[in-house]
Amino acid sequence: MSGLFITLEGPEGAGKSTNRDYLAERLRAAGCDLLLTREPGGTPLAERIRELLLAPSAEPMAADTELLLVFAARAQHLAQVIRPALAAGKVVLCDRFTDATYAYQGGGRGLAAERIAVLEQFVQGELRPDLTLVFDLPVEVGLARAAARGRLDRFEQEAQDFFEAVRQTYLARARLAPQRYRLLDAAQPLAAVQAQLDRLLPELLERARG
Ligand code: Z5A
Repeated sequence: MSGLFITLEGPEGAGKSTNRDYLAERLRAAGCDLLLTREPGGTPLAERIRELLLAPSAEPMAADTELLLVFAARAQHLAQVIRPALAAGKVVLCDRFTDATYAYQGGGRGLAAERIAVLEQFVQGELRPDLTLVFDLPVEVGLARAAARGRLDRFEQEAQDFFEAVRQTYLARARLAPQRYRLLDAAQPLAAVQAQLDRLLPELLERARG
């Protein structure tokens, strides 16, 4: 058994967490043996790295430090959670993965995609998501949703052009590999976004059943 690795991506406030729970419920109801997880994080140690990454700090974090921390958390998550679950034949539904590194550290921070690719290969070997759902929406809509939630984390304090670069990186990656990416219009009301997920469900179930 080889499992199925699905990742959820998108800029701030796109509704990934909300829709992740909805999708998980639908997949479980259809009989999938599902593991729900997130990045950065997913294990106690990786969650501690997440705290370092998200907490606003007086000392500016160098972009390379941020990149290495993201991949350190990922190495732990892969070893402890993702690889064992896939080996056991589970469907792994992960809120963000390496596409977020290309979008935030690549697009947002301006680090070269080639350097990210080196770390991707080092940490993941050949492992890539089987399917990536990109929740796309205009930056200002997502930021307004995130702001309405209250205190902003270290990433959410960035300027609008940072998030525009994040969004455009996701869109460019989705265009380059349409067989792996499914684009959702996340600016629509929640019920309409969930209807888009419902339309994807047969494909997900077919792939989960191999
Ligand atoms: N990061 C990175 O830099 N590099 C990496 O490699 C990885 C991550 C893996 C994780 O923070 C941060 O780590 C992330 C990138 C960076 N940047 N930040 N910040 P996080 O997990 O806390 O943040 P997030 O992934 O961006 O999630 P989010 O901001 O919580 O957004 P979301 O999960 O997409 O949205 P949500 O919480 O489901 O919804 C946001 C609000 O909008 C909420 O009040 C909902 O009720 C509402 N909502 C959701 N959908 C709708 C619709 N359709 N209409 C109206 N309102 C809606």
